Amino acid sequence: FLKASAVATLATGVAAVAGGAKAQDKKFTIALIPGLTTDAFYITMRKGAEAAAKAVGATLVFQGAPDFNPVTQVPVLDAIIAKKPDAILIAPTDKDQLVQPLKKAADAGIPVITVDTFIGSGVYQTGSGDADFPLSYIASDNLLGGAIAARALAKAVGEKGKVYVSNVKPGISTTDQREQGFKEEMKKFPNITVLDTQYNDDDANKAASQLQAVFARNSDLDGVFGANLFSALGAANGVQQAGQTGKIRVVAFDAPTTIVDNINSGLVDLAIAQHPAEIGYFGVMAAYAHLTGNSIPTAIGTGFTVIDKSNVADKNVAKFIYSD
Ligand code: T6T
Repeated sequence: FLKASAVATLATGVAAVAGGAKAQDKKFTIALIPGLTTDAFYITMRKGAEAAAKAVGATLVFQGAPDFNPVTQVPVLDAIIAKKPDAILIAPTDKDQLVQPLKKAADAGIPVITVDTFIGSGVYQTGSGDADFPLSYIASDNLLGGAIAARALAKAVGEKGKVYVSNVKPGISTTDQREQGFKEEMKKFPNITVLDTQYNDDDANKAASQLQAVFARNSDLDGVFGANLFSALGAANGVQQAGQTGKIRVVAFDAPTTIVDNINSGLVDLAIAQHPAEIGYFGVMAAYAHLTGNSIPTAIGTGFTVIDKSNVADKNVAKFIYSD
């Protein structure tokens, strides 16, 4: 008799939980549109997003273009909007050019959250301007990242000499801010001249030839800051091809697997690893929170891990190397 009543109580409890869960457990589809698909940074972001989607029982759709370009990203966005996902997470490839295309998503009632990069000023939900409609911006502090790079490069070159920034192209919030933060911080080092920025269009080969061209014009070049993965990789290759390893110092933004060898060989002094998996994870969590009726912060900042020869072998540091 006792046993039977215990089972009955348990059964009622299970029914109550199941009933409660049914009411709010819609299976959400969340789309993640990266800056480009073939980039270890976004591949790592996807992993974090997948982990969060699994935790909340949502479906993650990862779809992007093969290059970092609004011309190829906008058609992907349009295709995603047509599928009517419950939310869109996107790394907009241009601050201005993605405003109107994303407005279409918001007008269709699809919540938009930007990850890594932003549109407009990146300050959202202010009730002013035409680009404040995304709900949240989840990213690294790129101004700070640029300042960290400047301090590191200044130290590497002995606080004097000539350096330049290898960058992607103007209009990208992240890399613009890194360059801005770098140049602001470099003002503290009056004996360092910052030469003209070289724009490589996210092409590592171009960044490598540019390094050699800058060196050909400036035989006293001391250092370069590669403002993203392909800029840094290319600039480092250029230094190596010019036979200047250890002489032209390299500070890299981003941490693909090749960075380990480059740090160990002395080609790269230091890499500033972002935490893309966190960006993806919190992106999905923020979308899920919003979709289930919770308020979310308009900005979430993720951190950096600075990797150099002294800590590259430490597993607590190495875990921030990006996935291929
Ligand atoms: O540096 C990242 C990302 O933060 C930036 O917006 C674009 O370039 C990367 O994806 C690295 O290639």
